[in-house]
Amino acid sequence: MSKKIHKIAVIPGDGIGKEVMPEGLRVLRAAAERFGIELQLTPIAWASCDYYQATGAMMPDDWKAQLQSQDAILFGAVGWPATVPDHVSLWGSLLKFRREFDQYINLRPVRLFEGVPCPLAGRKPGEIDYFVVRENTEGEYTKLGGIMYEGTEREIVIQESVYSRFGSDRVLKYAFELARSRERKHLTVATKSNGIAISMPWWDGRADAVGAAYPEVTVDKQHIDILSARFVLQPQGFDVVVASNLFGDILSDLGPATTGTIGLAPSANLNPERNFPSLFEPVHGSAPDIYGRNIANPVAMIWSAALMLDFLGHREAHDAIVTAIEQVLVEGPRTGDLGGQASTTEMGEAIAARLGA
Ligand code: GGG
Repeated sequence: MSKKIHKIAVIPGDGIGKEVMPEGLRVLRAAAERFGIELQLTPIAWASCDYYQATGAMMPDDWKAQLQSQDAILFGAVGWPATVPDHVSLWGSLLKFRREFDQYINLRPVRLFEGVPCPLAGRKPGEIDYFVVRENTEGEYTKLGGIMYEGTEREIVIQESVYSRFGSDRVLKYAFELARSRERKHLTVATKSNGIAISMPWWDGRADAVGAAYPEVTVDKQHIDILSARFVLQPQGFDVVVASNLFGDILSDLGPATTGTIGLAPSANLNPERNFPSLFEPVHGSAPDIYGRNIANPVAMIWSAALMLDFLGHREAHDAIVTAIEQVLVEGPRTGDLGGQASTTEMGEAIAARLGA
């Protein structure tokens, strides 16, 4: 029987996305070679602010047709505010992918690794090890609203948030399933039902309704403010955290920051039904402040590539990449955010070498 060839669209995007992507590909190719995985990589230069500057749009009109036939998308970062406003670049690329390809789960692992100095005093690997499950297609991320009396003293701006039963139930169900599959079987529901008095009590109620089918999962609901404090003060209390789009975005930067650096944090934008390609990207953005120096940490990109292989059915290859990352974080070389002096390329090469490249 012939082997499946996985078709992967490769979109570096902007800023350090262009520097970490080659390292993601280096390690991906090494893992593919070692485990006999066939990949067809298609490099794509659009979904970037360079493309916007050249054409006036972030993507070509037929972007969906071009990507629809792919098995997955590996994405670097988007945003170059010096030339394109951030809301234009984000809505013109990444948010289109998430919505049009119904990638309604944004799965973001948070883990403290051996060898990485933890900014939280006394924390050891194993004490920070949880997932943030972020709702990825609705919530606070909308363009619903408008401005009245613009430019006058009476200026009014309204921006709506949207929470559908369909959209909330499916992300809650995914989070309960994930929690049930883990040893601790604990789910934290991020909420703010004292202050946001309509949608958040409703979200809590949906968690109760969906959770009725998961009696083995323990649940606690925490207001986002105290939950954020506990990410810092008691991170060992978390196992799976489910949150709305904005809350999940904030938590999944805060969580990795408590593990030493956001440069380690990967993410998977999943369409679990596989009707559309899923997208894998580092949590970090394009980091214009460090772009061009080859000093960005490539681990988030490399770990994202590993999550992609796992989603495509190659758990062994995923595990081998994570093991290689673990080894390099202990033994070096390390980039500056980890206290070392290595370049992006050196760290990528070291991880690939442990896979036999
Ligand atoms: N690689 C992630 C990236 O480029 N992020 C840019 C960003 O601002 N993302 C916002 C979001 O994930 O909602």
